[in-house]
Amino acid sequence: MTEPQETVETRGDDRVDLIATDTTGDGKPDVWVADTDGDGKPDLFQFDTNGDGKVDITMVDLDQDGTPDAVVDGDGGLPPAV
Ligand SMILES: [Ca+2]
Ligand SMILES: [Ca+2]
Ligand SMILES: [Ca+2]
Repeated sequence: MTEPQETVETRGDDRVDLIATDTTGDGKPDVWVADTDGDGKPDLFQFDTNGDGKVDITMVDLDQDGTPDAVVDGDGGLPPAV
């Protein structure tokens, strides 16, 4: 049984990557921090945990208080535009 890609609700439909960082030194970004509602504050956090360059975990901070309000497997339907 294959489950469809989980999609997450975000504050807005825009995506502006504030940070795309390579923490493992292999030249591919593995942490992304993005703003989806244009206020300049991060509300979307994504992590590549297995080094294939694709998002494995997505966290959304809907009220931007620094604590994720939703966590899903995969890119949550919002893959980085890299
Ligand atoms: Ca924001
Ligand atoms: Ca991955
Ligand atoms: Ca929060």
